[in-house]
Amino acid sequence: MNIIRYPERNDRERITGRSRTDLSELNAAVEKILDDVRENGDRAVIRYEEMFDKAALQSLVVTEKELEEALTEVSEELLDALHLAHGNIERFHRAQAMTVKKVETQPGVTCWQKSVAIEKVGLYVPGGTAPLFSTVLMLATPAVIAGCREIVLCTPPGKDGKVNPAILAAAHIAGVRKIFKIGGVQAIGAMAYGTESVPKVYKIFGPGNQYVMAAKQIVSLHDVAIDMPAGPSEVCVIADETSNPEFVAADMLSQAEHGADSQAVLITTSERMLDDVAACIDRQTEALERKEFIRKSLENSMLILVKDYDEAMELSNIYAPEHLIIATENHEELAAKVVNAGSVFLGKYACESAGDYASGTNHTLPTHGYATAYSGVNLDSYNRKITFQHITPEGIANIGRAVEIMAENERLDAHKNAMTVRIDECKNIYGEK
Ligand code: HSO
Ligand code: ZN
Repeated sequence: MNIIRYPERNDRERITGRSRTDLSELNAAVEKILDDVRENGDRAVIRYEEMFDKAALQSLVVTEKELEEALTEVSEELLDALHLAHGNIERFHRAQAMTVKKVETQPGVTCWQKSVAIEKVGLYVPGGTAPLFSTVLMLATPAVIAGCREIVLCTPPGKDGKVNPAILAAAHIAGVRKIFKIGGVQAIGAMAYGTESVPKVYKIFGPGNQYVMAAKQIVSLHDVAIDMPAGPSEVCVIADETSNPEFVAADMLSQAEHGADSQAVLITTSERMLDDVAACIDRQTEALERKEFIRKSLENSMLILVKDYDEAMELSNIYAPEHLIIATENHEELAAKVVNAGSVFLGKYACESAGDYASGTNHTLPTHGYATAYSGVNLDSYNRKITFQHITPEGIANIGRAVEIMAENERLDAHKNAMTVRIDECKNIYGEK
């Protein structure tokens, strides 16, 4: 792990910068698969399932029977945990609903916004080394609350052609009924273009490997919206001498186990904390199953010693982490200084795992510094804000002339005329203004 003591001011961007990889070759391979799916639909998807997931499928659809079977294969205790998590995610996301507020910007001119659900959304849930069924709850729960009419979920099958039962149980609890056994680039293509069995959607959500991410970027150029660009997962922990090094190390390792390219960063004002956390990380790693990933991701990770809290917050804001844990006693004060982060965890008990699974916040968050400009998935991710306006003759009297003058100055006389004909009619009602 890299240890950096008192970084220079002008070195901050370099330290916190993410690596860039040349994706041109990968993009070309991804585009080929996407083109094939667009042209050949289910036939191509089934072929790629055989090639990449080693699954020989007759049908891509998860049947009602398979769904019921899966529910019996999941332990009671996991079902209970899923229900608890779903309840909290539902409560938190339901509270994000906007109420319609009509604004009379001038007498007779009324404007308002209404949230209208995206009609068709596609959710992608990867399989891979550890199928993250919690992502099903995070993506599907707000989609259901928003009222999306069609919610499609794609997730890769195993070699036996079956989908992980916990993924199906989570989908069932969240209320998703259209589930397809499709993974990778072919899943993104199927949802972007539609096939004989998979409906075309308007927006695709969810994480994935580099290929899935590239596919999302490519289809978003012409065909469909996506939730956000994404890169490897990351956490930044801010700690001082009041923090618990065991907790801090555990949090960093929980991030590191996601994959070899994950990043965990500690920013601390305490030299002792730096040493203690390093020792705890070494010791705790030994007991963890995913040591191999962890060792690799710790190579990209950092322990940074800074002179004070202000510097800690400045550095964190430059880094713009996906997850930010402020594990200091004065966390409230520091929280007020956060301007760039995906999701913030305050105090020594708020671990990232709580938000990953069950506290209620969403775990689909902007990585790779995109927290400077993107929000994590939330209820609004599944809505459009459509604006409405209504104008009375009094409103025409109030804004009509301004519109005419602006149109005239933009040299758009058809625009001006659309107002002029109304002003002329309204003159009889309101006189000139
Ligand atoms: N930390 C991951 C989400 C996750 N963790 C799912 C465990 N399961 C990305 O925010
Ligand atoms: Zn996680």
